[in-house]
Amino acid sequence: MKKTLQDYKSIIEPVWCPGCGDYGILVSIQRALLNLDIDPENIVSVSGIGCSGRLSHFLNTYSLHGTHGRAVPTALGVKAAHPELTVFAVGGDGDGLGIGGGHIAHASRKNVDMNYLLIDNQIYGLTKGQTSPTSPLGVKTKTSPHGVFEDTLDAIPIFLSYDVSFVARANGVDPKSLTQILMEAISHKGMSIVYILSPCRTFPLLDAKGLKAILQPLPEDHPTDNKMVALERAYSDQPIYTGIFYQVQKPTLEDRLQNVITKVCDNTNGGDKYSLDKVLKSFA
Ligand SMILES: Cc1ncc(C[n+]2csc(CCOP(=O)(O)OP(=O)(O)O)c2C)c(N)n1
Ligand code: SF4
Ligand SMILES: [Mg+2]
Repeated sequence: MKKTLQDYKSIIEPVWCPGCGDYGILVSIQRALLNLDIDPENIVSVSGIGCSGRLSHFLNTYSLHGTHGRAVPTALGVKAAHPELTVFAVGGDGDGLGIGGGHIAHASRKNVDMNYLLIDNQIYGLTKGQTSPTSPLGVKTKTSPHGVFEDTLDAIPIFLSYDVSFVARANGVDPKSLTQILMEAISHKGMSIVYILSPCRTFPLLDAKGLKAILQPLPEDHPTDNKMVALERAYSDQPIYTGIFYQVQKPTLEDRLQNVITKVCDNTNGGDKYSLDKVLKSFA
């Protein structure tokens, strides 16, 4: 039977504030999955803690709303155990660039074939408006009444320097282009990060109009396999580009693990080259 958007909606109604950017992102994910005709029972979404972390409840997939900053390693474990599944990690700027920031580099080194949706509203939304790693310098928040005094993390250059094999920035209030980018990310074989700018209505550092004014799609002839061009455009703040900055093919975690398994099972050296017995004896 032909699927509809309804097949990707869970029975739990979203509880975000009216006007929150996360609503549009949820629908864009559901539409991308529908367009790619992926069966809901073959999808796992793992989320961190935050308003954005609630997203996994509202998708009709297997879901785990885990711990703050740990969506990426948990999703990695799911994918390692079940490579046949489509696996998402979802979380906010605090979750992914603050407490969980260290995980991205290591998931990228393994090139685990998962999709990480990092939803940046430049604030800790759920806990009521504290400074996040992407809050702009000088803005006043609950934890910076005299203005943020720390520099802001620039996410796209960080992901490029980690050599994440698919790096994109998207406007969360432009569902059409976000859906398109998500479809590309899901289809990519390897780790994809879609960094989504999304307004928080209650602690408004970003708004839909402001995003429209500062964001511009990458030029049509942008070479997605050229990291230096990607870096140069990632650092541009006038305009701030959206689209796929970088995409390369390299062995995934599944390929790498299969490689190890093949070596372990290789009997050509008398069957003991990689035997457990030999490994244990090496520690004797
Ligand atoms: C280990 C731990 N530290 C702190 C918290 C409190 N906490 C919950 S959500 C959050 C920040 C969420 O901000 P972000 O990731 O940007 O998500 P948003 O709510 O903005 O979508 C914090 C600090 C927690 N739940 N667990
Ligand atoms: S606090 Fe902000 S991010 Fe959280 S649900 Fe409300 S509008 Fe959305
Ligand atoms: Mg946030």
